[in-house]
Amino acid sequence: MLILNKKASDCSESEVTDKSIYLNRRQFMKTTASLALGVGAVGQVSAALQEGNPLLPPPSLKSSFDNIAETPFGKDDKLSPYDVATSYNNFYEFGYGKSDPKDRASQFKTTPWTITVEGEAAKTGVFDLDSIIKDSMLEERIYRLRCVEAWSMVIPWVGVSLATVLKRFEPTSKAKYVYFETLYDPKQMPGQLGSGLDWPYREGLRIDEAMNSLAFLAVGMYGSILPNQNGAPVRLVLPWKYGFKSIKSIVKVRFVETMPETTWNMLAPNEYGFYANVNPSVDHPRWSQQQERRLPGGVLFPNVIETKMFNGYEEEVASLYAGMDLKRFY
Ligand SMILES: Nc1nc2c(c(=O)[nH]1)N[C@H]1C(S)=C(S)[C@@H](COP(=O)(O)O)O[C@H]1N2
Ligand SMILES: [Mo]
Repeated sequence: MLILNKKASDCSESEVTDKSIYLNRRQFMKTTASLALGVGAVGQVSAALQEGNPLLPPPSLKSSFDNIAETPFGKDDKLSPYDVATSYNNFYEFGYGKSDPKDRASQFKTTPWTITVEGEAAKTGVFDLDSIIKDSMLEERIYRLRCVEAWSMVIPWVGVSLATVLKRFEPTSKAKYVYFETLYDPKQMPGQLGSGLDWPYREGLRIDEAMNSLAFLAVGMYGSILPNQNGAPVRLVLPWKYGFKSIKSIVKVRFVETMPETTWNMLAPNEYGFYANVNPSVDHPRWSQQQERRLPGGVLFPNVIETKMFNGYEEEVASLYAGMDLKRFY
């Protein structure tokens, strides 16, 4: 995404076609085939896991993760294998290569973790992530993730609706937008020593987008906590928007009156809009957005599918943008 002269067709598929992942894919298909039709999400998750999610929640959060509520989302989509979802990542704080986050984030310290809430809200201050989790019923949401680079995955996230959490801070009527920030800690995040992006990574939403029922605050995936490379310990998941809006490792939430600056929009405003809604009829200036490669895929299985408006979540979110020219507000 950063390399401004790269075409989508140049996107390297080598990370997902290496032999081990290809073999895992076959294993995944075998496991899936051996399951009876109509298995619920739990069966799907264990199939995608192959050998089990190696991560365990800390004892203090065990009961939260033992009682994850199922939801109807994504029951028709085939999950991306855990191996793929945790080894093909964008997390520039740990490097620009797809395998850098997995290779370099293993020592990243995610406990204790606090979130600072500021701005236009009655309740501001520093909040402990564990208590935010313990105050909520965790849910599983199987969502499609569509990266602006034209690949996609299907991931079973664990977390809480963003609206539920934001409402607890009692935003005021002046809170028209909400701004999020990733941790800035170059000692732990070597990518931040480079000047590619203006750190810390920043994102934002209009308040009504943030309150939409699809907007999700994830603290886990595949039934357990988030791997560091996927944005541990807490990240956004906004399935109708390009992946870069789903900011990882959040330490700050600020309710604001005007549209906040966001990382990719600041870097290349003609390529990355504030809204960044998935839209097959608005091409990126350097590549088409009409199709996507659903991972895993490679030379033998390119697995190219049509991209859907709002990534297929039109019913839930189209009303947020009624009357807006989405070619102008991309
Ligand atoms: N802080 C931060 N958040 C980030 C990114 C990043 O580089 N830094 N990359 C984004 C992009 S481009 C995508 S596609 C998704 C990828 O999420 P995943 O690695 O869990 O699939 O994270 C998003 N969140
Ligand atoms: Mo992305």
